[in-house]
Amino acid sequence: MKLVVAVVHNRDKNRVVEDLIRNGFKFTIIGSTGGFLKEGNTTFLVGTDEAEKETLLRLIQQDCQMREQLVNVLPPDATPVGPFVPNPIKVPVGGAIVFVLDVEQFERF
Ligand code: 2BA
Repeated sequence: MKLVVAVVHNRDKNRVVEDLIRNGFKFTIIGSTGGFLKEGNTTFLVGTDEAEKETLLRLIQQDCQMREQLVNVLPPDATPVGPFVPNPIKVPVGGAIVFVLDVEQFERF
């Protein structure tokens, strides 16, 4: 058995939920926050048989788009004096960040 942990943009969440249900996957959704952008995203925990893993990854891939977001940063050597002068840069976000873990034991009590 595998545990697939997928960090998904909130705007892609509903598509992933619908596709996982339609394809018979069991999963948990956790509201999460990106450490860099500090914006809400959604983390899926999906326990699945090895045989279904590729189907799951394909669904997540097809449902999650890559986006660019603007983020305001100070240059690393800048001292923030006076009003903050934003220096927006574009960062790519997603499609999805996916970790696949081996499950040592699974129980449902
Ligand atoms: P965030 O941490 O908010 O990162 C959003 C996007 O900002 C990232 O997109 C990446 O393009 C950029 N980014 C992140 N850290 C950066 C840094 N130190 N310097 C420059 N740019 C940086 P993604 O890579 O697609 O990640 C989307 C979200 O997935 C992340 O949101 C985070 O919540 C999660 N994530 C990504 N990599 C992860 C990892 N190795 N472990 C755990 N969570 C991860």
